[in-house]
Amino acid sequence: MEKLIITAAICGAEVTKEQNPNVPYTVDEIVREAKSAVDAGAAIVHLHVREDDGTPTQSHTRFQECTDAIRKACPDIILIPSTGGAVGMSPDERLDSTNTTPIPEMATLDCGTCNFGDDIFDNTMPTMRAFGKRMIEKGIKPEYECFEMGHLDTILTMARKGEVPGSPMQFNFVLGVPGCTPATVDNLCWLVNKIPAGSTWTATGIGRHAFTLAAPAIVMGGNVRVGFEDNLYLERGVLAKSNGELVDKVVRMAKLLGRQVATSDEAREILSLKR
Ligand code: KMH
Ligand code: ZN
Repeated sequence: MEKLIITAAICGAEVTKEQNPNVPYTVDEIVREAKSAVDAGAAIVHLHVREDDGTPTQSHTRFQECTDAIRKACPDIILIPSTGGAVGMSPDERLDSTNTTPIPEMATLDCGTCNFGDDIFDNTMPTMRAFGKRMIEKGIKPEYECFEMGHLDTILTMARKGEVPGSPMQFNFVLGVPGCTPATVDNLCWLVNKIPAGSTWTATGIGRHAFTLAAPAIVMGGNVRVGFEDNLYLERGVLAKSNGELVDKVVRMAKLLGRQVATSDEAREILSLKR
């Protein structure tokens, strides 16, 4: 089995300091959280950024500031900027996060419209085609974010038509968002069984499902994402002090289950990234 790639989703667009005071907003706070995750064993940081007051933004200048500062502290890290942004942002606004120098190695590509709590996360076919075209042109490897079972079929069809980058594909099954596919082992197996040979995949369990979905992913040979974007608690009733604490829990689980953890460069090989 390949080594386990751990991604830390350190910030997100929806969680706030009111929910957990350790959620990062400023550049310094974002670097602090990235470094805590990397020091604990994360190979990848999935990045959203904020204005200093916590407002989510996809501005490439803010992404540039944050990615430069993160790279100074963690030179080897793989950064996956979000193109999902926050609910309600326009497609052009969302895509601005990829206008940094250098062009990101990877970026998220969300695979369909879905409920998102009380909101709707809008990903129409034209939006996804535009994002796919940009990633093909710029050589950005997408991480295909599937929140619903049907999202997988949608993106596989688009890949077959050449509308988004194809093989080898990296999927992130984000399960347990209120209104979307529940975070069950059954659902995870259904999705994993349908991906093309040679693909890689990550499981992200939302909220209380963070670690109950991490466990089967570790055993099944997948990869794991944790972080404040997805879950604010280390265990029931105990807020995590840092993203590093959440990553460290996955590292300990992997050790118990006999799976080694990948460095960023090992993750690049597993994901077929060129540096
Ligand atoms: N903030 C969510 C609405 C992504 O990063 O691509 C969408 C999201 C997905 O976080
Ligand atoms: Zn995200």
